[in-house]
Parts: sequence; C-alpha cells; structure tokens
Amino acid sequence: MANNIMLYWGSGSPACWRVQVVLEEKRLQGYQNKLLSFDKEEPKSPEVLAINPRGQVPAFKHGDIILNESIGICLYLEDLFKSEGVQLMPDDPREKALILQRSLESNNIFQKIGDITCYNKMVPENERSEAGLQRLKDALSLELKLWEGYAAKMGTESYVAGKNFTMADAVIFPLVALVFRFGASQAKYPYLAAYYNLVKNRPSIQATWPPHWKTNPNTGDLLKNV
Ligand SMILES: N[C@@H](CCC(=O)N[C@@H](CS)C(=O)NCC(=O)O)C(=O)O
Repeated sequence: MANNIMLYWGSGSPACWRVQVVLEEKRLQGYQNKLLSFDKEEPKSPEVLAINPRGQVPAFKHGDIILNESIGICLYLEDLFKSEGVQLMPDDPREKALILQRSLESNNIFQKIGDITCYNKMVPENERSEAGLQRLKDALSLELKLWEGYAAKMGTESYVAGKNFTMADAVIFPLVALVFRFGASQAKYPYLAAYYNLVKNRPSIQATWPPHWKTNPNTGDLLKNV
C-alpha cells in the first residue's frame, strides 16, 4: 500500500514534517523516502525539479499522482486512506470547518518565520538593519499572540480543534515546535507551550522528530525576543 509512495524531504522542514506525521498516523510506514540536504541545495536537483518545479520539499509522488504542497499532500492521504489508522478529518463538514480554518491559516506563521530565517538571503546587505529585522519579529509576535489566544480559548489538555488529534495538529505542531526550538519563550506563550508539551510525545511526532534536532538539541536564540 505504502510502497508506491515516494517522499522527498528535508530535516527540520515543518512542511515535510506535517506530511510525515500524517503518514505515521495513517500507518503508512514503509513508504519510500529520500532525505535531502538544504545545505547542499539538493531540493534544486533535477530529480526533485521533475516533481516540483519550485525545487522545494515536500515533493511527493504516489503512482502517477504528483503533489508538492504539504497541506494538499496531507488532505490527499487522509482522503485516500480514510479508514487506515487515525481518522484526521471528521465526516461532518461543520466539524471540519475549524480544522480547515486552523490548518490553512497556519501558513501565516510559516510565512512570518520564513521572513525572519531568510532575512539575510532575501534582503540585500545594504538594506538590512536591526530595526528591519525587529519589525519582522514583531509581526511574528502578533501572529503568535493570536494563536496563544486560540489555545487559551480551547483550554489546556486540548488539541488545536478540540479533544481529538486531527489534521490541524499534524499541520500546526511542527510550526509550534520550530518556534520554541528557535528560542521563543514558553513563559510568554503558556497555552501554546502547554499544547507543545501535550503533543510532543505522541508516537507519530516522536517517530518523525527531525533527525538533526535529535543530534543537535541546541535550540538557538533567533526568536528569543519574539
Ligand atoms: N508551500 C509549500 C512550502 C514548501 C517549502 O517552503 N519548502 C522549504 C522547506 S520548509 C524548501 O524546500 N526550501 C528549500 C528551497 O526553497 O530551496 C508547502 O507547504 O509544501
């Protein structure tokens, strides 16, 4: 079942990690995969470009189906393997609504983290400034406050969309983990931190924990004052 799935991925990429979590939750272990190096720019190799013209991961193939948007891959897997493993999307469209809303709006966090981590790559040297970088951090901070509010409203011991682990958690947890790894304060975002600590030991999360995070638990401080 899983052996005609191929996933190209990179360690620490939240977009890849969410797909890996869904594959675990759907009990599709045994899929083919290739870990690529961002440092060596392997996502720009012809092998990946043939699947994803942007040269990014995740790049995913299942038989002759090609997908290279992480949330699209996650939804495809859930649809196709609905009765396998954990059901990540309820049948009722009204219950699905919040899961879809949170999953898709998580791209705002993703974008704002990228604005900061790619600052030196994206902004010419003579236009860079501490104040410019701080403005991007302030924008991420505002976004995280919004998510802290969502988490507070759900209460501790809750997943993103309620009492069950759903697609929204597979999609969002990797971003929350990234924010804390990069030094955001758990004390400043206590409900998000409680969520992080609730989900981090889930078997699908542990099984897919980014390999270089295991060998280098050093968290860094890029987002320390976010
Ligand atoms: N919208 C895409 C984003 C994919 C993406 O940004 N991938 C990053 C890793 S998280 C990547 O491949 N970066 C390497 C590059 O752009 O060269 C998705 O959600 O799948």
